[in-house]
Amino acid sequence: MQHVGLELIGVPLAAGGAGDGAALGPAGLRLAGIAPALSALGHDVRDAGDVAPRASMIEDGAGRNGAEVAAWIGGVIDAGLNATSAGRMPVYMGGDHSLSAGSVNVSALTAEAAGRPLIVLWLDAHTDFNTPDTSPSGNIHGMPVAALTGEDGLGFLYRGSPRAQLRPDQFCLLGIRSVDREEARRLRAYGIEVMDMRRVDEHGMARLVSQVIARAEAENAMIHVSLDMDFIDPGLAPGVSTPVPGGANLREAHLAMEMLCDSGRVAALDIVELNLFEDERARTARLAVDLAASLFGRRIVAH
Ligand code: B3U
Ligand code: MN
Ligand code: MN
Repeated sequence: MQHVGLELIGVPLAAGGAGDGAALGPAGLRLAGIAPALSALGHDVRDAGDVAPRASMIEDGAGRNGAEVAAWIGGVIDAGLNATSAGRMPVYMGGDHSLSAGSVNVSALTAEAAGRPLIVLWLDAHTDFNTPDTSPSGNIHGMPVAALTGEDGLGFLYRGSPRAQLRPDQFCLLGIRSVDREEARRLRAYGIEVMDMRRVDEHGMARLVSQVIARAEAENAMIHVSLDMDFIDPGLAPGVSTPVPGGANLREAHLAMEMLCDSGRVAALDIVELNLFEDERARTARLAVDLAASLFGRRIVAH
């Protein structure tokens, strides 16, 4: 792949999820060697350190810890725009998945400024399309897709920030195997594309990822890759807060990354929901680094 300037952005945010373990995600990725792994592929890697939450003036947030999550998302947007305006590609190291309400917004703003459409490939066990009204848990990490597609009840997350318009048809949710009842109804109503694990079983990962890339090619779109580590089967990636059996296996996950790399269309990467409290001998942290390496050009053999 072409060598690019990569900017590592740590987001030690756990307020959007259930426990505290996701706050250690950036430290885990750094200790597992994400910077040297990506530098070894020839990229110019800069670690921007950890995001600081913006001093928040929001008092009327919704969901659990709404005001705190909004302050973090403000910080994510500032750090992301800082990277992309300098021509660098952000790699967001979470933290829980609520951070993607900010990171994907940055990619959409950046694509918009370049006159390019954006496609968001959401690799996850969950669809993250709850709202404060439908959520069974109140956790905002189950709501970022709703926030990004303009759900009214989540607009407070963007107060004080520029905001891009994202349509539901710009999203593709892949690896899905846990959807709440109200979420399923809303997904159908909005026409969001859900490639669930049954479709992976029936058609294979290669065909599904090819479809996403073919669409990006037809539209000359960039692709934001949002990798929730619970996309992968918990037998391989136990270090997550909300494991769901029946996820992507090792080769499926790497193949998706390798194909996306070859497309030359990746705009940014989120690595989220790594929870070191739940991990076993750093397996999940190391796997996350290996998947990032596949996305940025590592190959089994050079060809
Ligand atoms: N759908 C549930 C569970 C969940 C969503 N995302 C994660 N868990 N990580 C919820 O709380 O919205
Ligand atoms: Mn998620
Ligand atoms: Mn998930």
